[in-house]
Amino acid sequence: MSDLFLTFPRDFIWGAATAAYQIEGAVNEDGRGPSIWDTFSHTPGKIFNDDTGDVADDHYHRWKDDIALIASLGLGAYRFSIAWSRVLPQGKGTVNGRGLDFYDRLVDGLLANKVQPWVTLYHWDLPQALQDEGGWSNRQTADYFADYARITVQRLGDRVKHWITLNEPYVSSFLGHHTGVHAPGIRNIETALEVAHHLHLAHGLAVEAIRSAAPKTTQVGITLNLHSIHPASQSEADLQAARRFDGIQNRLFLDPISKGSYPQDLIDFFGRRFPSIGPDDMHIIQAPVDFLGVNNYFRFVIQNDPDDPDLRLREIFLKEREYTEMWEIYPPGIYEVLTRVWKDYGPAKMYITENGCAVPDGIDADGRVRDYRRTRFLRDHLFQCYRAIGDGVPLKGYFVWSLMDNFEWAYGYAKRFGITYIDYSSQKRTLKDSGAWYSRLARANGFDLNETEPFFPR
Ligand code: IFM
Repeated sequence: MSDLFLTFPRDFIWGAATAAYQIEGAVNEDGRGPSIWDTFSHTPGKIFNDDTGDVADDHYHRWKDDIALIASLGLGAYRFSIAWSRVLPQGKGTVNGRGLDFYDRLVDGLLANKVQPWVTLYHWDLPQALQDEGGWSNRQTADYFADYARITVQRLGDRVKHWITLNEPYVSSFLGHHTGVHAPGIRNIETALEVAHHLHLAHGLAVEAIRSAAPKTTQVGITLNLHSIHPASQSEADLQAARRFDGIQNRLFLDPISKGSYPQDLIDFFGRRFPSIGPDDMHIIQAPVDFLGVNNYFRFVIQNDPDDPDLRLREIFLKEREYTEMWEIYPPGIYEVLTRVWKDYGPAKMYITENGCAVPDGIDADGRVRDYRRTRFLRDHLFQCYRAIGDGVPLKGYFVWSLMDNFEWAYGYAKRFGITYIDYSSQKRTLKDSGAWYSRLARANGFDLNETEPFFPR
């Protein structure tokens, strides 16, 4: 073994992540109700190529193969999400037993293969019936979410030891209700802020619901997408713009759950546009969690922009940098996020619940997918995670996004994040070179910095 072999702490968890609407398909089966993503993806012009999640990776039918794939990689954990509208087709009221049965089988199958299920309760697919009552702008949706959490945990909580309430509430609130590029496609910053508050309430209520329904040792957390944010220049205006954006992207979500308050600079900036907060709200929202999940992909470079009506800023793209199909590659960003969150908020445990990239790839004539850039991306980000652990950050695990190519929301199937290639016409799964590398890393609990490109011929 080379002296540059980086070994991660004993018990470090290596996993892969997915989400229901992105992989399951089978949208009309076994009593599932429609979600806002069915409505949105079926609205012409909303998704690249008008793709939908109707079939996706057909995981609903191929789950046994997918579990076998995860087990074959030597991963200790699999993070997936539950479709609320499979459990409660109307979002509330009558429980659909067949929906829960599916996840029951999945959980048992994972455990039989020594893979720990990590369950996200909400990965953006609100039941359409609740959207029809106002969706997340309706405060009652938070109560319905807690009911759904309780019902689901009552069924699976004897076996699932890790629950994540929400995935990336920033995205649900701002991409869904400010920029409108995600379901339900609303464009109003005040609505987005109100939705963020209701999502926080939903989280807090669900934490209590999960704890009341689950064994004492159950671990409950939330996953936030957090970013390193850099000013475009050292001008006062850019520095302030970057601080504002850090408020919206990071602190608007970290502060309430960890400190029980909203950032004062944002309250001041938005004035009357900031939502009204009920007397007990912050207490509910601050329900103690066992861990913080961090999704991290890229950094933002932010410039002041007086012409932006809502936030007075814009993102800029530095020419000299390397980009994936979607974002800049900036590995130190994950280190900056981990160390900053630890310093400012002191979570007991952190997990990278998503990290990965979309780069063009495809199957070569010999059947291999030589996605070297993805392997390099993962290696460089894991090196930064290793550095953070060395500094004392309580990082306990890492989940690659994603186990397999899937429906990438507004981009449809055009972007591939998987360590497994999906041929959407045959649904054949092919492990990419990055997947083989990740599997070796998981089994060895570390990797060799001496390994050079092109990565590791099989
Ligand atoms: O595919 C998404 C996932 O659903 C949430 N986090 C970011 C990923 C890549 O965009």
